[in-house]
Amino acid sequence: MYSPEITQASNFVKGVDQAFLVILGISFLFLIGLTVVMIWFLYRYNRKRNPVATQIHGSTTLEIIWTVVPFLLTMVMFYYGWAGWKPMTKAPNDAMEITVYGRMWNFNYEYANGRRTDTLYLSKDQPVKLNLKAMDVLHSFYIPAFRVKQDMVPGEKDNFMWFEPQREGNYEIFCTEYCGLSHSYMYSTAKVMETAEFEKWMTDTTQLAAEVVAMEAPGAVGKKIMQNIGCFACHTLDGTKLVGPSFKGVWGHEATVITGGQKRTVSVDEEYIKKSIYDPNADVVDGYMKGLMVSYQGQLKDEDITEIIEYLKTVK
Ligand code: HEC
Ligand SMILES: [Cu+2]
Repeated sequence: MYSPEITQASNFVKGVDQAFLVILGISFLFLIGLTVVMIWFLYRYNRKRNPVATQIHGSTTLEIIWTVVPFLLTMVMFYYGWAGWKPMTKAPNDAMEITVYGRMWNFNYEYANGRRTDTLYLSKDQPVKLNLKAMDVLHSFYIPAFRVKQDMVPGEKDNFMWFEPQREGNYEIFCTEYCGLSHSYMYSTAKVMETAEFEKWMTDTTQLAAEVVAMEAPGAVGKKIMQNIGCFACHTLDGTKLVGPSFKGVWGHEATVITGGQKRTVSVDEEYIKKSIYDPNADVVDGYMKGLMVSYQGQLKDEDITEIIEYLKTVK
């Protein structure tokens, strides 16, 4: 059952739900109205009761009624749709900005202080503006509980959405634009926290340091980076081919690649891996498709690549 008090997770819930309910209500009126008229006609004008068909030629009154009434109804629907949508088009100036990267097949988030996550952490009652960046193909960013959804278009400037989360909790985020093989795995979570808790999370570097200490195993940092940014959507560790080659035993092995149409063999070293990440289509591994892996230039720094390489060395 519809209960606004438990679903009021953002400032847009009311407007969107209102438009939805108005349109649903009008649809139900028509469903019931048409069904009643149909049944009445079956009864009133069946062959026994009305053996000779009645012909009607023109009725100005009827014409006016069925022009004016639907016009008014569509204007009512338009009004509620417009009223619910208009406030979404302009973010308040004090909104916190977060960049959302969408690529095949995950979302990750970058905060103003450079912090990167695979969960969208938000502060309750703090308006937030999400700058949407599609790195490869069309995706669509959808948070049902907040009633917001926006296509992510590669290359589009000023591709954004905003909202104000109003309830603590964890909410699902989906990609709602079919974007290839693992589209159905392209989901994430929005975690809304009390302001104080969020501030603590945002500024807490000790937590990060603790994570790093916990990750003393060689390559653990690199693995974490790769999980956050979503390399494992396409690459496995156990030898299984996914969209891209498995990382199992990748370090030091001889890879057959196509470079500018020429087949050649290269050995997988630091330079090759770095190039694979920054310029994936320069050397395309034989048997795989060009253009699926998109450059991480600008998203991963040289230090990140070093950590990734440290990790890949350990994947035997
Ligand atoms: C959308 C799928 C996809 C994602 C995500 C992806 N890759 Fe790839 N990757 C591929 C494909 C396909 C190839 C093979 C074709 C090529 O070389 O471009 C490849 C090749 C590679 C190679 C060369 C492997 C070899 O055996 O020679 C490396 C190294 C690599 N990727 C690293 C990464 C890293 C690190 C990430 C995350 C930062 C990543 N990839 C994310 C699809 C992906
Ligand atoms: Cu997608």
